[in-house]
Amino acid sequence: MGFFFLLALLFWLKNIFAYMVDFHLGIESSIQYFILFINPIATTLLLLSIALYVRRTKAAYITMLVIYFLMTLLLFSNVSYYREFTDFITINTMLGVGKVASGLGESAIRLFRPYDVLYFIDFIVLIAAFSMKKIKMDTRPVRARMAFAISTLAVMVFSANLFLAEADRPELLTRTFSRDYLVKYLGINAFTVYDGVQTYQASQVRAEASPNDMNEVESYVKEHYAEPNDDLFGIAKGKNVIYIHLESVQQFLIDYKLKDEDGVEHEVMPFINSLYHSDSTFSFDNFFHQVKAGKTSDAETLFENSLFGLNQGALFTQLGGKNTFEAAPDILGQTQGYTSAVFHGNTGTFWNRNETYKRFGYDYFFDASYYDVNDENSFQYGLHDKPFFEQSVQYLERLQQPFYSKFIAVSNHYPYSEFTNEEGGFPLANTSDQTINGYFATANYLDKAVEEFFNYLKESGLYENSVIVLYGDHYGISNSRNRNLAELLGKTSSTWTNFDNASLQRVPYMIHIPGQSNGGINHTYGGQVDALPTLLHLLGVDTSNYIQLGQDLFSDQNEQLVAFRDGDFVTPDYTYYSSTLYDNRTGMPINDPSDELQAKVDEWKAKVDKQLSVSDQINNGDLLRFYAKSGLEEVDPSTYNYKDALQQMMDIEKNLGSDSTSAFSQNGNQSTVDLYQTKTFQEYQQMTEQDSGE
Ligand code: GP9
Ligand code: MN
Repeated sequence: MGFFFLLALLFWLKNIFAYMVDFHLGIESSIQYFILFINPIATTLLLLSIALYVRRTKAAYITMLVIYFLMTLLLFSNVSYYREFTDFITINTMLGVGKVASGLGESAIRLFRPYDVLYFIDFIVLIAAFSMKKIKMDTRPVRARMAFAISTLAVMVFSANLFLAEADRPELLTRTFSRDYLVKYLGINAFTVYDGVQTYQASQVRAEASPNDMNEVESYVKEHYAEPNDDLFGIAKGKNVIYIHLESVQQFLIDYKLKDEDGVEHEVMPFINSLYHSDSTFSFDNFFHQVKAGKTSDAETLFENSLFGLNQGALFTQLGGKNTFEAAPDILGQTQGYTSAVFHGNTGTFWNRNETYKRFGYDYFFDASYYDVNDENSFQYGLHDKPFFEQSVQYLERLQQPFYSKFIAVSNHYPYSEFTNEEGGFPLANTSDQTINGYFATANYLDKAVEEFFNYLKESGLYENSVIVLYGDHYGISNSRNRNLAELLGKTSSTWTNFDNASLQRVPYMIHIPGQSNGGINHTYGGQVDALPTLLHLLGVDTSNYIQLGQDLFSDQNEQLVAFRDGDFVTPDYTYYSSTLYDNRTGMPINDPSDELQAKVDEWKAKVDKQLSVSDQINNGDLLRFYAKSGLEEVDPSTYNYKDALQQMMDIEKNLGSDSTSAFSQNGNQSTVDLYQTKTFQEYQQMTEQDSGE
């Protein structure tokens, strides 16, 4: 029993340590502190007490240690996950983790802190103590009555805990406000069990969904639909679409200049800034990402389906290989004769893309296997951006036009390791956070890569005939790091608030249409879910029969209510973030809103919850399998083959003969690959130095 209580005490200490140091649970009162301090007790006693029922001495000790180890592992995994995602690990995340594990190793190591030893040092001490006989096994068996008494005590403590929690936060379990709440009130173990039960129930949801469920969805979509803007509808009809995914780029990088140690300013993304300010670009400066744990893949879900990702885990990994979609490549393929392709220099299984893209209707997926990737030109998430774009054009030039294509850049990805080769040289920021310091240099590299790609598009003639859409997928600097970023943004870390965190969720969204001159910076508030109807209307596609949850950003009917995936939201005047309402003009919290304002807020909140729940209904119930009114034929994934794409494209070229519209064919059956120019950072540096010397 002594050993039992020792382990219980140690685990309680670790848990409290994690609460104080790593998690930010927003404790607001002394009662909440009290609940926080007691919430590990019940489950720790209960789980460890299992070992007390084991009769044989050695087996009992081992069982207890194993349980103790597993609890520590769960706690520690949550600690490191939280550092990146500011969230806790769900069962779905655990189940999906195999799919994303390849390449996560180095990131995980970057997430370690020296004090993490504290979570594991006791194992070394305990094992040493046992082997040096400092702790001896007590061979007297624990009486069954005693074991039962402990388990019962645990259940009673849990009831008391739950009672206090419900008193402080009514409906905690029925409404599950957020995972933070569950951990704050009930602890990690209880949260994990609760989540497991919910996950199981979710799998039942799909099985039980019926065509009738579609009616409610349909009426919401009809009501929420925003009509296209007449002046812009169809201005890009028939053009190629080239999406450029700007990994982890936040809006604050636009026009940002980083000061080096001599006070000299360095523009981080000069080329992308020039696009941002171009008359041919429809740019947005109040456009927000809406992703959650599925990050890049959630952004892809939003942009291509006008549906949200899931509230837990990633839609791509959980449902991407199962559900029916009405995604952009499919719509454009079936209704406008587009060919579609994704380009990405990472392994195709990451985020389960290889399966999901088929269900999105993508004709081709050029993953890492299509590129020359080696240790020098890549990192854990795949091929670096300059060789990525350069090597992509040998495939791009073979696509029949019009095409819908997506280029997923990746170098500007956490951990933003600075380049140590000829790409190195852009100044690092000088904060105490390594991750922030490298962010500007990798963003600058991305900018150059995009510029080189644009140059090629112009040289090859593809440019004139294309709409080029650039977007940031999600934050690059997580909320837990933002205080360290404050100074670089002209703010102070001590006065940093959740309003500032919310504001930083803006990401770039630019639609560049060569030949147009009525672009400009549009201040409409919108989110990634709005992108698909916006784009389709520019391409002259009627979206009124599709199940899309966003609203065209150019429409007069656009509501400018932007939902975050966790139910928070932003409007042009107010921000609701982490249960607090802020005035956008002052950035200050509004603690006593007028009745009128409160009524507005309640209405917005209800609309946001509705939009999110309709999205979840569609996804979890796989409801699009019941929807025929779009007129689209259901995608059959088995007809897609992502191998030997070059051969497939060449066969098509051959069959079409003089009707082939690929850039290769239009160039007189000559490759355009030689038109691609790429240089390293150092080579560019030398060029500018020579210029200024002359
Ligand atoms: C990996 C890349 C990164 O292929 O898209 O995804 P993220 O970690 O940003 O979700
Ligand atoms: Mn990403």
